[in-house]
Amino acid sequence: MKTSTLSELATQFTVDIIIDTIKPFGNGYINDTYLITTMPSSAPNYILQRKNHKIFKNVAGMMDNIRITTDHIRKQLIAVGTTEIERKVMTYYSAKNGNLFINDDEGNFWTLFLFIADSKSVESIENPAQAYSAARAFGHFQKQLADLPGEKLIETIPNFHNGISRLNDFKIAIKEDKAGRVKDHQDLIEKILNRSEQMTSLQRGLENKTLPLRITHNDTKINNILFDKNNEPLCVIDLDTVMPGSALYDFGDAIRSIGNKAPEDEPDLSKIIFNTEIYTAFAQGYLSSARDFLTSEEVNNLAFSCRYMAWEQTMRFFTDFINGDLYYKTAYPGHNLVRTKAQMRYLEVLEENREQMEEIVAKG
Ligand code: ADP
Ligand code: GN1
Ligand code: MG
Repeated sequence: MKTSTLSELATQFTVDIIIDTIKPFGNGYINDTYLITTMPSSAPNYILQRKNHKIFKNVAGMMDNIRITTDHIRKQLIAVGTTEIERKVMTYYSAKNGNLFINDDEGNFWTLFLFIADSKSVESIENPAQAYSAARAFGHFQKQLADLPGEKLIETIPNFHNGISRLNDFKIAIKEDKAGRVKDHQDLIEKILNRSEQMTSLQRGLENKTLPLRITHNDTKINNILFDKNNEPLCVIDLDTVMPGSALYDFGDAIRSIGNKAPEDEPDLSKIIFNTEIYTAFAQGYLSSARDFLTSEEVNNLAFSCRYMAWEQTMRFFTDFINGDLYYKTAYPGHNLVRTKAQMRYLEVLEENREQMEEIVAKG
């Protein structure tokens, strides 16, 4: 995208900036993110982001969610006298019409928010202390939103972590076989289907209310948290999927992202190894901030939630591969299949470590 077009978009928000550079930024799979540096060099920097409106079909509703949640957190931070609030909660800017987004001529949706200064995000966890801090931050984030009534928020992606609905989408994709990719993968299909009864228990638990519905982040990949230079967590970011959900989604998805010693798209399956130290630190950090609000049913299912999220993600990558790579950004042909196989292997590794994972949570 041309820099002049991007600059023109940035000027439509109610913040005065003198743009120096605009460059693609970050490694997200969904949105298009650009870092805007400004002049003078002491002025704040910004992020201009094109929201993926094919995935988020109600961007206006999503931005209302973001406004409600960030306002709520900001008020709490002010109430307890927090310093440097703008580094601890996301600051989005309004467009001149008051919305937190603008549309370009092609109907794309753009947002502008503050780049959090002196922060870093990591693509893979660096050490157990960082896992402990990240877990505390994700637990704290859930706690900050605990007194926000769930009915104020829409589901930005309906049934996002609903295993029954994801399974249904997967079966439809196999049946339709739109891209002619189903053949040769029967083994993988069976591995997913064989686990469906056990894995859909999380959704049944939410439906019969043995598990509570809360407001959760729903995308707790490690690169969705910013740290300061001392590895202290600053701010939870990527709020597009903040909506009603289960606390188990956030715990399970974080371990999906950091409990694996290999990257999410590791082609060599022998490198997919469970990182016990990181899991232990994350579980301890999470329980230290969430134990006082989690129910015993939730605590008893924390280890299971890691297997659930790996199963769901295997199915999501595989569904996208079968559908012809329509959802996730891919870097090469077959990327989603590589991700699927790696995620399936990770699920098996988690199953091999089941007892140990349960004991670690029980010890707290
Ligand atoms: P996606 O939904 O595509 O994952 P994100 O909102 O997570 O997009 O942004 C992509 C990356 O940009 C993040 O992983 C992080 O590295 C960086 N980033 C996002 N928001 C900020 C922010 N407010 N300050 C600094 N860096 C940010
Ligand atoms: C996407 O947006 P990003 O890259 O943080 C996806 C997550 C997946 C993840 C897999 C809105 O996260 O649900 O778990 O990729 N986000 C959405 O890496 O689908
Ligand atoms: Mg992200």
